[in-house]
Amino acid sequence: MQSTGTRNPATTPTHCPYCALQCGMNLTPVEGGTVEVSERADFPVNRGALCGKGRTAAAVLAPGARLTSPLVRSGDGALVPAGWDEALDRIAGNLERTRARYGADALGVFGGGGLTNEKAYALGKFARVVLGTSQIDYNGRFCMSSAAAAGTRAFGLDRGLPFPLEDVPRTGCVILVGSNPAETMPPSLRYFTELRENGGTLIVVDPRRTKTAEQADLHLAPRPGTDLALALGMLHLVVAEGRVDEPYVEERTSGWEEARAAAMAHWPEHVERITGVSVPELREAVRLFCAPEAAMVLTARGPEQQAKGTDTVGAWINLCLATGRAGRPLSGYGCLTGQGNGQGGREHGQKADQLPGYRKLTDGAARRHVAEVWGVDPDSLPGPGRSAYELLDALGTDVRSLLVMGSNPVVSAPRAAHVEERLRSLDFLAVCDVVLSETAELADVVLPVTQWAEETGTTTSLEGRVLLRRRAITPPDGVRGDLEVLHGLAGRLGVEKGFPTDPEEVFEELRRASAGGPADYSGIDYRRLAEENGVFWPCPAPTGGDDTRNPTAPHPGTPRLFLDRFATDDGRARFVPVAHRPSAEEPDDEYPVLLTTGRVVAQYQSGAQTRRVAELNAAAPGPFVELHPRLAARLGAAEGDPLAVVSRRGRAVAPARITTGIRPDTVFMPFHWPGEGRANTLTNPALDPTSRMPEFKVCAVRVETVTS
Ligand SMILES: Nc1nc2c(c(=O)[nH]1)N[C@H]1C(S)=C(S)[C@@H](COP(=O)(O)OP(=O)(O)OC[C@H]3O[C@@H](n4cnc5c(=O)[nH]c(N)nc54)[C@H](O)[C@@H]3O)O[C@H]1N2
Ligand SMILES: Nc1nc2c(c(=O)[nH]1)N[C@H]1C(S)=C(S)[C@@H](COP(=O)(O)OP(=O)(O)OC[C@H]3O[C@@H](n4cnc5c(=O)[nH]c(N)nc54)[C@H](O)[C@@H]3O)O[C@H]1N2
Ligand code: SF4
Ligand SMILES: [Mo]
Repeated sequence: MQSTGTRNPATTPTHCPYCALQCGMNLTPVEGGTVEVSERADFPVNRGALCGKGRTAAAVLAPGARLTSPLVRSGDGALVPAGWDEALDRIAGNLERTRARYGADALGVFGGGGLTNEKAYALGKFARVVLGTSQIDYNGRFCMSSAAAAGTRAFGLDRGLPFPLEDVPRTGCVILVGSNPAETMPPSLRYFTELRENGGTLIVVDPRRTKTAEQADLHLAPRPGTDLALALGMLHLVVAEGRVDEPYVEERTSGWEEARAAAMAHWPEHVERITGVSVPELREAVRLFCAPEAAMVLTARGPEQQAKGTDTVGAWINLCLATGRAGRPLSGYGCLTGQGNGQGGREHGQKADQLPGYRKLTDGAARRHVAEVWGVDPDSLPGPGRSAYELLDALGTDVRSLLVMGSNPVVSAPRAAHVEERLRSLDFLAVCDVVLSETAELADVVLPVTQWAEETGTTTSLEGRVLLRRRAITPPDGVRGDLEVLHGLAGRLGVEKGFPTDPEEVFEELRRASAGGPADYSGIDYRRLAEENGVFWPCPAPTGGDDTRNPTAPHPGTPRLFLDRFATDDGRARFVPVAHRPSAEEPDDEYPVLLTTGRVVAQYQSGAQTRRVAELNAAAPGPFVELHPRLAARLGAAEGDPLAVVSRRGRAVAPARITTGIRPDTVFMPFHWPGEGRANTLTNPALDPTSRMPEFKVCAVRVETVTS
């Protein structure tokens, strides 16, 4: 129960609008229509701590920072203010025309993992029921789709973390693979600090010596794109050193022989040549990981955003399974999801192949269940559509009109110059956003929507914890919620019912749609979320519950998964045999350096929101190219010199930031900025064959000094 004892009655407890940690915060209304953000100590995950982004989130509520009127493209090409009716009529009219001319699949929808569960659910339903299109996907595809695919393959179910963060300090060893929580989830760092204070060890795998790596007992710095070989090399040593947990493998897994054979082909010396991580370092990592009773592997975007991300995560899962470190107390594999609702956003139907409750669009029973909740014929539901990059690549050809809600692909999509050109070639583009993002700037109609402090809704954090965000203030005149947008468009397109604007009503429908699915929310409601500090899914409704003695007792939720059995048909986790393969683009004479990309603490994603906050801009004013002094010397570049980074996709220019904390064969660029320093001008859209994740973390480039 949350304590309300000392709370200012005007203060509303809620959660941060940004990342998947979903830190608790209190909001108190202040002059000018915004709020003051203050510490909320009763939420256990962050215990009051906030990073700079969360602390300053209210700045984006100010009228000067955001959109407060719909905008429509006028005859002379400028975006001009318009009324809501005119804007919605224009969108509905254009979607209708495109559909009449080219068919429903010429309509595209691009969603976001920042949208609440209610919005994500309504958007998926809108695409399939109102537009009748299969062409919907979202930015979460760029985020944790490889981990999701690998988790489903091995465990039969994917939930970011299968245990709460509070388990981290109590395990014996954590390997963080391509994850930099010191910058990407600062309040979570204390879990890793406490782990070490308790005598546990932390291993960080990152080509850069990040602030997180500085905290580690062991830092392995592989060449970008070689984590798959690294994990296989460790598994090889586990076998060679007799560290396999045979009884566990026998009892709880299947497929070990094939996975073992695949790992045995990866000799440590061979792995050293591929990764640049020495055999003694590999042995030390195996020793630290295997010594304690319990251990965890946590991955984030480093190993996942690769064209072999699914197999790479699979290799780390195999390591956990061979050593008996999954589905046991304080042990397991987890993925640190990214966006505020990165987890829930992928469970309720905005992914090209999914229906609410994490059901598959190709599963007949799932289609029937959801179609019944929606009151439509199951045969009317379209099949799976294109993945995010494939959808963006098809704009202007197969897909002629697009609705974007909650993403800024001009900055964040791979091969961004091409994506930008595709967006420009559309017959019609509508964007719903809180600010005039770089993508909104290209739109024919822009709809200004309400923000986190102005609306109620639920999100699902990286722990699989469903949380209630509460409305703390009234939105300014001129803006409307995303649910109102979908309601307004549905009505204009002839669907009067089924798109309520009250989030609780949407959640009630989502409960029914998810009932019986892998991500079952049917036992969760707003009242419960208001009283408890979140509820972990699966949480079935009492009648379908586990407790046969008391069938009406509410299900407690499931903080820890897989302790008794995995979610596969036979209850066993599946080893998947995987082998290392090169990145889609390896360095050559023309492009001799590897580029990897990622984040800095003070900017969020495409920067659409955080670049509008003065304090954050002062801390992180622009892009840079991080490089090793040896590479800098070879180029004759000094700190701050403009460098051109050139790939087969294009050229970006940003100042040099020289540090010994990066491999000499690799440069790093953050991706938060548009324009000349846009990292995604360079990135490779090569896709993972299973997850359809682009290779954001590895491409070949050449680096040059810029003579002006
Ligand atoms: N400040 C801030 N915080 C954020 C976000 C943000 O934009 N800004 N975004 C949120 C979201 S949506 C996400 S997904 C998370 C992402 O959180 P993280 O995954 O922690 O962030 P990244 O910086 O993308 O990547 C992590 C690390 O991977 C390393 N890396 C690069 N290539 C490789 C490789 O080939 N192998 C390995 N092992 N490591 C590699 C990079 O050097 C980097 O330090 O952060 C969330 N939090
Ligand atoms: N090179 C490189 N590129 C990457 C990555 C990388 O590591 N390297 N990481 C990838 C990852 S993990 C991610 S998650 C993506 C993220 O990339 P984007 O999808 O571009 O993420 P955001 O910048 O968060 O975009 C969200 C947009 O929606 C708006 N918005 C926020 N809340 C709402 C809302 O409630 N409703 C509506 N309608 N709009 C809202 C914001 O103002 C913003 O314009 O980037 C990917 N791109
Ligand atoms: S760590 Fe994430 S959720 Fe917490 S305050 Fe920062 S951005 Fe918000
Ligand atoms: Mo992400």
